[in-house]
Amino acid sequence: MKNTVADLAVLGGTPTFPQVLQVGTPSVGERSRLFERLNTALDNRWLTNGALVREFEERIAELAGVRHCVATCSGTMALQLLYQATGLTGEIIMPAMTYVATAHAASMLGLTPVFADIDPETGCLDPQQVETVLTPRTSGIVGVHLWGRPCAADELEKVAKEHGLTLVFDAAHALGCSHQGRRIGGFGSAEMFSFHATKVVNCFEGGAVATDDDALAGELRVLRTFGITTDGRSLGVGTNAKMTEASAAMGLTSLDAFTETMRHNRANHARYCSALRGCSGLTVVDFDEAQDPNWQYVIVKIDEAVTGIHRDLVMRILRAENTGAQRYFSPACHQLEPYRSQRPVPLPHTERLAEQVLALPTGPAVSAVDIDRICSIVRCAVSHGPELADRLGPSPTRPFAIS
Ligand code: T4K
Repeated sequence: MKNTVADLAVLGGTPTFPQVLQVGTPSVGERSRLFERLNTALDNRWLTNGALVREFEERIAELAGVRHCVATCSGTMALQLLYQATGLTGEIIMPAMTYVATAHAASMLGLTPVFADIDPETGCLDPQQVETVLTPRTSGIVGVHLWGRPCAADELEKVAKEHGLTLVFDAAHALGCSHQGRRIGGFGSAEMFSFHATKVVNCFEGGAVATDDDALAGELRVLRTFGITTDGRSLGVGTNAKMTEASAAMGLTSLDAFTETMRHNRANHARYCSALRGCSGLTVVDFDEAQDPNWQYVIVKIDEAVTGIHRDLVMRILRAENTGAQRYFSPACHQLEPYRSQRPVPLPHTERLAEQVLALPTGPAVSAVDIDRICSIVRCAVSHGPELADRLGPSPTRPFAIS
């Protein structure tokens, strides 16, 4: 445990963890079950887009409460197919407080992402701000359920309806969550999930679109397979965005463990909240139980004006202790190329939040003891903020090598 600044590894102390404790440690589930499923795929001599993918799609559709799930090789490809299949053109409005994939998937199709500011309370797209950036070229809105916290989906539905716009959602973080009693997956025309290794359910890499729209689901399936239908007709330009059977095997196994993963993450979240309670200038982002949070992220906000220490310096201190804190999401999308040069736009609420957020390790591999250790580092850093800022000064964050 870190009690004084002299204990900190950044000042010569022994690192808390011998190996890096990551934010996104994957939820693998029961390994023997994974290998059984992989063996089934090998025995069947069917390696991609087969029975395991169909089973995975059925289980995700059931979880999301929708008729269709179309699985893809990544969340980014799911977004790209979704933007294409819904016929978006010109400008689409989205928050900048998201992973850059939300915007890049649009840019890859020649669409223009237009960033609108967030509600500072939730971190999600503010429907009133959407109204301020509408133009005759606007064709759609993308809501993002940031960190698994549902955005104002029903209000966005009203704005979209009033202006005749397509509404879709980036639900990369929100598998299993709900909003006002409705499952995430069923809002707008469709919603996209990510099953990247770091997500609460993972397929190694993978994604999906959930929808109740039969025609849209059909279109997505064709686009996913080169634009060619199952009976061999070519309907236009498509791509290869299919999910492999190995990915589906991982997804199903990780899905088997989903309830237990959430239970563990919920306990982790509660432990962080209690261990960091009363830490002046630091807030642990909380979730509304009524919205069925999946607890996959532990996010703290560090207010430098109160603590005297910037979030980046806290991250540097944590990383010196082999604690893999991540800035989800900083810089915000509008602060990244090419967007900052192409369409500079001030988004004060987004910029303030992006300056403060830090994701801390959670997941099945992170124990209560780990959390107590991490919190002792954070407490030590924050309570000696001005002294540490003075001694260490601003310096670039050390990136981890991928091991
Ligand atoms: N929309 C939103 C809102 C998203 O957050 C994302 C993805 C997308 C769309 C696009 O979905 P995908 O196309 O990715 O399915 C990560 C992920 O790569 C990315 O999937 C994720 N969001 C984003 C929030 O985070 P990075 O740059 O943080 O680094 P990465 O993936 O190397 O790893 C993050 C941490 O997890 C590291 O500290 C190491 C650890 N890790 C990573 C891997 C891959 C592990 O412990 N094991 C692993 O296998 O992007």
